[in-house]
Amino acid sequence: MALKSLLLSLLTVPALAAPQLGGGVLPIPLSCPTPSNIKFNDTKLPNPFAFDTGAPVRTIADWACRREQISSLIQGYEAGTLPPKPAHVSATFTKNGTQAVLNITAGTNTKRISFAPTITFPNTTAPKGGFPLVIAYGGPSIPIPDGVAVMNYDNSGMAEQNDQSSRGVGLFFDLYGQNATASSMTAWVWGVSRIIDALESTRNVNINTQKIAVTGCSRNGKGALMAGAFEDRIALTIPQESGSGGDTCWRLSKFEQDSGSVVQEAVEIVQENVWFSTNFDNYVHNISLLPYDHHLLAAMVAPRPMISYENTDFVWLSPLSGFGCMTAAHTVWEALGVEERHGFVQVGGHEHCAFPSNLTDGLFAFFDKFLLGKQADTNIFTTNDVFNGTTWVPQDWITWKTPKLGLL
Ligand code: MCU
Repeated sequence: MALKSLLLSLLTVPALAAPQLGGGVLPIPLSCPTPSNIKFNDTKLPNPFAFDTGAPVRTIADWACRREQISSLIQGYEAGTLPPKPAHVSATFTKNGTQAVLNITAGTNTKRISFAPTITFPNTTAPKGGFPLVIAYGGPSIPIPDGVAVMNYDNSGMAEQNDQSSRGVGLFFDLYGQNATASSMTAWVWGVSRIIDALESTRNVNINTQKIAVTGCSRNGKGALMAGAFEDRIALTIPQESGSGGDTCWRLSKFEQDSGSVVQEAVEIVQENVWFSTNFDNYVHNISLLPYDHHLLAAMVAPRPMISYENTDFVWLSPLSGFGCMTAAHTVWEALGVEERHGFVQVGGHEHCAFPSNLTDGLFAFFDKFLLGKQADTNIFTTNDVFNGTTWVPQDWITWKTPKLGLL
């Protein structure tokens, strides 16, 4: 590279880029150490606004670095390593009426895998820039407004999730090897990233890659949250009834369990499936050693928009933990001056993964504002407080004061 272009590329490192909403990244400071393991021990929720060293997070640039630290810690303790974009990603796109297939091939020069998510397009003329898209893990179980394309992502084909025997099974592991540390959920994130690579680089697809949402329910809701957290080209994250390992916190679920509710705890979930790396087994009996909890996984989505849904009819989903954990995460959107971009809704009275019709207006407000370019009120943060005899006492868990990091 010529010296001049080298200097120019150094001058345009992300540190100088303006933060954007969707399709953009926060400016990461040049010096930002990101160990994947640190000395830590706290029964309360870890402070989003303290670096690994304990130093305070004061600015938006500080948050960008803190987010990188959280990403590294979550990969180190529970998610395994998320590989970067491989050398080869290509796709072909075929469309018949409203139905299309994006056939993606990804890998190295010697080893490649292929997968083919389907897209259902609206039967209308595309807006300038293409249609917004929802990537639905295993197909959608929320209503989708008119004008939004829907992709059916077979995440279980990318990485199986039947039981313990699914460890290392699926397309991702065909490429990276059975001993890759990535959990199934991490493998799914990798797949989402390759889908977006393919959408960005394939002609005539007519999807607006600045307007991509991700959703999934239950185990796939845990996965949808992971995708929103780790892939910052996702513009809107909608986990539905993700429960333990999703929008709940390990520490709060333990508290619920210790208080007499039968919820899914870390110790149980690692026995059930391969949603976490094998390294997480070493911490499930000592979760106070985790220098993060899932409020920080959710906070990785900030400042991008997210709304999560929970169902109090199923104690297993850890209702207090969901509300408490998202209340703690919310402080990060507040600190960034964009609290209306983070919603939470927790009700009962419906089957698992059935979406109550009286919640559609609120969900569509998020679609309208963040995918369809319309005005809408997205200040939605509610619970029915059905916590089975346990009580959410914020000051028992949230020890930090929420700073003002500056307005985005
Ligand atoms: C809420 O997600 C999971 C839960 O973690 C599991 O314990 C249970 O077996 O399955 C739920 C699910 O994915 O239901 C479809």
